[in-house]
Amino acid sequence: MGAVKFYADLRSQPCRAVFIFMKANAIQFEMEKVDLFLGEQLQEKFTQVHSIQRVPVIDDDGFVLGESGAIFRYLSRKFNVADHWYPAADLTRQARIDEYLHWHHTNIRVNAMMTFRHIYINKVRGKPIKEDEVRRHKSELSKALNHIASYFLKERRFLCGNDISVADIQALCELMQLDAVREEGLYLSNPIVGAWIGRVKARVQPYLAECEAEGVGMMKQMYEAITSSSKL
Ligand SMILES: N[C@@H](CCC(=O)N[C@@H](CS)C(=O)NCC(=O)O)C(=O)O
Repeated sequence: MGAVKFYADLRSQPCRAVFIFMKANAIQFEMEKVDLFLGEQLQEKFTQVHSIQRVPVIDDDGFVLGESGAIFRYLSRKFNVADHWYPAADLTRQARIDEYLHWHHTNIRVNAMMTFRHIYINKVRGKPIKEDEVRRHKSELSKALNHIASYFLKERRFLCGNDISVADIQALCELMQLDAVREEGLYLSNPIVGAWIGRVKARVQPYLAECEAEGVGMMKQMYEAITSSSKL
């Protein structure tokens, strides 16, 4: 059995989540970079792999799969990872993780991603930031974070139980994209969320640090270079 082919760009939040998951579970993979800044996801070479034209995508011995949530579930079963990541036998805990993975897209992802995009892309392109849109997404994100605190976390240590699961990595990577535009206060200012983020980060080291240079770290540097040069 060969290594899993991993089509990704570590500047992408779900790509980092899958990267950390595979590293944490010693799943052998070969990364094929699909450079989003060069638009490689839309080019023929990658479209032939998967018509989804988005990353992450994996190819496991000819079985090609997109969507990070589906990838987590597939890899958990295929490589028989420790049960806390995505329990095979505990139906209710598995269902709670699925609940988070579905809810994530229209609540945490859309609002964190759009806040990031409005600020980052416009700064990079030298265009005015649509402040009303940023405000709207920040406000929706704050509601979603309150839901995380009151519903998913309650008195638990992690989103779906007392040990880490794929849901925590998915959420962490999406929220940390905000660090690149110095908006980490949006989630760290919620004390319950802030404490949980600290626990998740500690649990996924050193893999989180391994994707820093090509991920959030690189975007942060670019953003800081642009914002400091525009102040001159
Ligand atoms: N729901 C998908 C989202 C995938 C996605 O939107 N990926 C972005 C990068 S974060 C992408 O490839 N965008 C390319 C494009 O929009 O052209 C997942 O969780 O895997």
